[in-house]
Amino acid sequence: MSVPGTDDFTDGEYPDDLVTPVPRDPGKPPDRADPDASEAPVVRLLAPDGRRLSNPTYDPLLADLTGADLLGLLRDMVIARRIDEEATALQRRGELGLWTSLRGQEAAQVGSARALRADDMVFPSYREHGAAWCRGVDLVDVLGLFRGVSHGGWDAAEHGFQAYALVVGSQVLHATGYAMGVGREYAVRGGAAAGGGGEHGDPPATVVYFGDGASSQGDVNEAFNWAGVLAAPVVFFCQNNHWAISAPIRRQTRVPIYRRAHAFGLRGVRVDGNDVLATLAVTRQALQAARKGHPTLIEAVTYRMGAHTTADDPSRYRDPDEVARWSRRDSIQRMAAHLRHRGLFDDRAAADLDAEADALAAALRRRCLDLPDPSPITLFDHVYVDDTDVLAAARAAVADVWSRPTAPAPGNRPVPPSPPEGSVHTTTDSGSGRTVR
Ligand SMILES: Cc1ncc(C[n+]2csc(CCOP(=O)(O)OP(=O)(O)O)c2C)c(N)n1
Ligand SMILES: [Mg+2]
Repeated sequence: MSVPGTDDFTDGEYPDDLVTPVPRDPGKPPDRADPDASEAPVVRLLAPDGRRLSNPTYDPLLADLTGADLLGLLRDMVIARRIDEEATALQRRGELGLWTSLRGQEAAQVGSARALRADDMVFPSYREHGAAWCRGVDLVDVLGLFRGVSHGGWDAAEHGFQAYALVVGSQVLHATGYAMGVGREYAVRGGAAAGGGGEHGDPPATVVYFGDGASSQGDVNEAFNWAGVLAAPVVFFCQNNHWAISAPIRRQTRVPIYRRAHAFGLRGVRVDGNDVLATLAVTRQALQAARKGHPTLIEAVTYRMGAHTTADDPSRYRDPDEVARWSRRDSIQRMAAHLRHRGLFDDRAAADLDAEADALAAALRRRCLDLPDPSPITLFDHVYVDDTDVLAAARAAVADVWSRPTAPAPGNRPVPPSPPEGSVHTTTDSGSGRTVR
């Protein structure tokens, strides 16, 4: 279906040589809503062929990085991708109920997550496996969620990494509320007294990940406003991967997402999300600003190379040429090429890294298959800090069913109690929806 007046809108893609504002593509008609939309500068420090592009604003933010640090960024991305492939394969074999692939978004996640301090807090969406890896979350716990054997999975406080959020955009409000609390604590008790890190006892920052589709949610825009008005120490990290399931970015917004920041009094930055150095530098700067009470909206321009989830078939709605174009901007090849230019990486190191990632994936697969099915009674754990009467009654009812000799093995559906003898059994006809006897 065509939406009148939006078909000529620039879709937020960037040309390959973009470091400074570029002229509008003369082949495209002007965008009526926003004449500058196609001229938005994108922060980029690595060209797609791996050349380092200098940038006086952002270069100083990376001055401390050693060769080992740079190799570490590549390692994180390679491992994130390999684990993602393994999880996709596990889903195809029926071992996971679903998988949300991060393929294409490794640089956005690794660069931003590696900018964080240990005491910072992350609120992820459902695709942030690379960020989870960087925060030290055991990825078998992530697989457990998608296998349906766990509702949570990890200790959010230990890793500074909250539970995955499936309700699109909900985590952006949660993160902002959390950051408001942290900010207030520091205002009331003062930096070091409140346990702040860094030289000046700066507050921990909160980073929240969300997508281009989520940016249309009311919750997200309310969160922007709260953060702006209350100067919350938060960084909004939007991975604009160009698609919200089958809805393209041009159906989501008439202006580049980062520009919305200005309406809420936030800083707004657009970064090449397939450039791990740029996402690291931009996030480091945004974290510094957040700790001083200046929240930032970062739009990381990237691309979802795979399906939305394993339940999706993108060939039904997306042009294969677009996917091919984005594969030429691959973040891992780009960083590997950069490190080769600098003599920090070669074929042998590449083979070793692949072998390490394969071994990690194999261990993860074994551990995933060994995950025990939980007792159904654990469904009632951690609902509230203290039990309620209703919860206790529900737990007792389920415990009763499962304690019967005919109870199925854990993991199978409970058998409903049989109706009393002689009663009329009613059921619903699945075809007509009518009640039948
Ligand atoms: C409140 C809400 N509405 C709708 C959905 C269904 N849904 C799941 S993912 C998704 C698309 C989200 O796209 P985006 O925010 O761009 O994130 P991406 O999946 O691209 O990472 C939608 C509409 C949902 N989970 N929650
Ligand atoms: Mg998206």
